[in-house]
Amino acid sequence: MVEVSFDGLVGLTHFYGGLSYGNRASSTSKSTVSSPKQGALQGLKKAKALSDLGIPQGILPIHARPELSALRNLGFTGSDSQVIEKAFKEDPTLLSICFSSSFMWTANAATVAPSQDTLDGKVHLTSANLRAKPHRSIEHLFTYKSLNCVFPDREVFTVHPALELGEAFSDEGAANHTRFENPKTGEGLHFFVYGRKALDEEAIRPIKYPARQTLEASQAIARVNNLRPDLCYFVQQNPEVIDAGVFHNDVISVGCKNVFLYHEKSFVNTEAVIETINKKLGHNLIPIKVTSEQVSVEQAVKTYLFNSQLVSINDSEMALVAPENCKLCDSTRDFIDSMIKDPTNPVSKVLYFDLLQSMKNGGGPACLRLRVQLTKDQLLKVNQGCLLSSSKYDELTAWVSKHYRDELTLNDLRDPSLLLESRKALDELSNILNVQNLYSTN
Ligand code: SUG
Repeated sequence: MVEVSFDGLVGLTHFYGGLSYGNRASSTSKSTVSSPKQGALQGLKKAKALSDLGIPQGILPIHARPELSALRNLGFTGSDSQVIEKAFKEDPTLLSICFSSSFMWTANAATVAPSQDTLDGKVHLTSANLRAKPHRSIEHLFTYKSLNCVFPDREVFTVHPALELGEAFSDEGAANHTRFENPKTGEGLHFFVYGRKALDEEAIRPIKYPARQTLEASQAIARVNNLRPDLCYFVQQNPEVIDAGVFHNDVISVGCKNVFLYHEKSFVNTEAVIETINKKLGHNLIPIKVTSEQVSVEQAVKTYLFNSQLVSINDSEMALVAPENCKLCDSTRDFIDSMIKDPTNPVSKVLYFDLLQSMKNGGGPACLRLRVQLTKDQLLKVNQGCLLSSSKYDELTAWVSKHYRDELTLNDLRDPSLLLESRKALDELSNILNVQNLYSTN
């Protein structure tokens, strides 16, 4: 099996709306000026660098924005530009919800189950409902459509719609899911991390910030994805770290195969969790623990150390793909330097990336990608237009340079020409990615 990273493209309307309470970067950046063009180029540069390292790389199509149907659903009427103007006048937050480019964090798009771990031997992908935040809850219908276009072969891939039944089934996708692998048997271990038990009012949960993922949702995803029940393990995130700004598990831990980089405060009873993972992996886990003394939870949230990608670069070595902030902070830089020198783990290299545009909204390297484990044959069944090659990279960067704005503020969202620019750009993108039917409304 190979692991393909499907990155999200930063959208034409990327801006700082302060829409994600509990995600500190989002709140701090509210109303600052964004650069959609820089954001998209930064993301593509990372994807290209990983592809140059030999890691197969895909691109998931951007969503059409603004999501005018959502504004119409909220009672705004008239022509498209009238709807935009009326929403802006009545409540600019409603307008920013419908313009949000948060779909770019594809770790939240879906949860993936590779064929070797499923009961029917198919690859399953379930779109995440993202119902914890209004601006993200509008993503899943398009995500479902998009995943069907990117993974079109129904003999091989089954794409599921998002979970229904309300807030008890609030799901944030792969940001709270890790597939470990036993190196001896190749067997997977699906590690689901939830923030709260929705149907048990007595159970512990954070006090200050919302816990977005529920246990009930994680369990349902495992069932829908047809995962072998013996390969699943459900664990509660430490409510204290959610209250410190860790709104997804991928802000406090990252795993790859049998390696697990985690903060000692990540889970309720972290030590017991690590022991259980080790046991389930046939005692082959390579744990890399970060103590509070080495890096505090606050520094972890600020630098996004754990939102790095951990990737295999050959049979015996891994690389950490980290945000540049980690290089600028003494504690995280020292930690990384000592980790890559330590021969007891396979992480031998670090690559730093400037992803500031995305980071300012709480999205680091790992948020920007959805991991899909595929056999070589299954990879051939993916829509080849969505795979990144050197020439595709050139086409996409030229497309960004042509269509994206250098700067965007909340006030610019009311400009009717932004809508027209976005439509024109999507028309061209659908040819570049070979997803011609994706943006039609019928
Ligand atoms: O859902 N930020 C996203 C960041 C998602 C990060 N993803 C992972 N950790 N996998 C969120 O909070 C901010 C939008 C704004 O404020 O404009 C936002 O949606």
